Amino acid sequence: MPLMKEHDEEYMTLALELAEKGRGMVEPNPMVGAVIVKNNEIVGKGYHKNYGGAHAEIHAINEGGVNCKGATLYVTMEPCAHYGKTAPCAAAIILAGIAKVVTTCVDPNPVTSGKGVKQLQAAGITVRMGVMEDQAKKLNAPFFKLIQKGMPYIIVKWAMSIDGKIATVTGDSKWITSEESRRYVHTLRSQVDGVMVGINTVLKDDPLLTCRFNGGRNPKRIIIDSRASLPLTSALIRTVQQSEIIIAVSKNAPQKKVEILRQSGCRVIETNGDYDHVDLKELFLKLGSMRLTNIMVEGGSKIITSLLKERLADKIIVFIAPIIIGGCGDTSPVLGKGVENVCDALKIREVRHYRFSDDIVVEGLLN
Ligand code: AOF
Ligand code: ZN
Repeated sequence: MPLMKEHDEEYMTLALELAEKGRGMVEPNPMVGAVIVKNNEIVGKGYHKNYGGAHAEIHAINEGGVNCKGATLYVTMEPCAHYGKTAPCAAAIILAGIAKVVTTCVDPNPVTSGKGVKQLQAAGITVRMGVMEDQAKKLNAPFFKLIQKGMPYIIVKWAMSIDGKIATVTGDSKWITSEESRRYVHTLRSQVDGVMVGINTVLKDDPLLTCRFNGGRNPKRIIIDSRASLPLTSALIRTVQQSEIIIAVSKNAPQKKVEILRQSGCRVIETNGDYDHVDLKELFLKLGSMRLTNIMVEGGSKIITSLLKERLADKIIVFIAPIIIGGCGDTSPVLGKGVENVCDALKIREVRHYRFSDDIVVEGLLN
């Protein structure tokens, strides 16, 4: 019995759920999931588990074995046709005797883009494209951005009181949100390639910026420090062996300090900003060429404000705790002049909210 089109969405949904399991492990590769179906029964499943490891289709084909003959493969991105860290999936699909491939969109990676579909069709395999394309592109938005714009996907995160403060007037911020919220932040850290903060936050909080709750992967730690003034006694420098520290400085930063930071084991990236300024766009292009797929920016307000103003942020995650801090000082997450009319405010798209304990999280897309 031929498979009906609504089943295509059902199996693709499952393939997308499988793909999601690779989050935080596969980058800078995309998250990809695959399901093989024969006579309306799933005979194989797989997902890309870790960078450099087998692709989703190969896991599914191995599970499907001889049942792959004449079956339909659902895969969340065009199967690859190139020799990279692994052999091409399109060839393995042809060899396994798959009769039909249902997928979402072509792989944007120029080394293989469009070639997988062509090879499958040339081998007589029926290919259906465009199934749940939007969902697939959203899932891998950071991968698409890195390939198409050469820059990592930027997530801005802050935690504030219900009256919109990220600290008290004395600078204290430990802790505004609940333990459950903070645990989730560590989960997020384990899923991104880099965590970024400004030097003022480092001087104030002396953070580690590692992932501590869930035994997850440590992100690279990126510090915006135009004058190369990160203290050698900071918790960051003391833990330089735990995960790479990248310091972004202005080209006018004192060379002696830059050299000392390099000798301490940090990677220093110089940008063309003046003495007090790091050129964030240039920095992101450089981080993109180092294949960082996504970066979570955790403050403070100076860097958050620049990112929003320069339209460099892609996603925002805001934790709102039911406490009132009060006072007036530079304790808001976003500073600057602000807009004059509400109708000119920056608008967040595709808003979602959820809770941790009594905190509410609001997240959405910016660009
Ligand atoms: C697929 N299935 O599960 C994934 C694909 O270095 P490699 O061999 O791992 O190739 C990485 C590229 O392959 C990656 O940039 C993307 O274009 C594609 N990813 N393709 O058929 C998969 N993860
Ligand atoms: Zn592949």
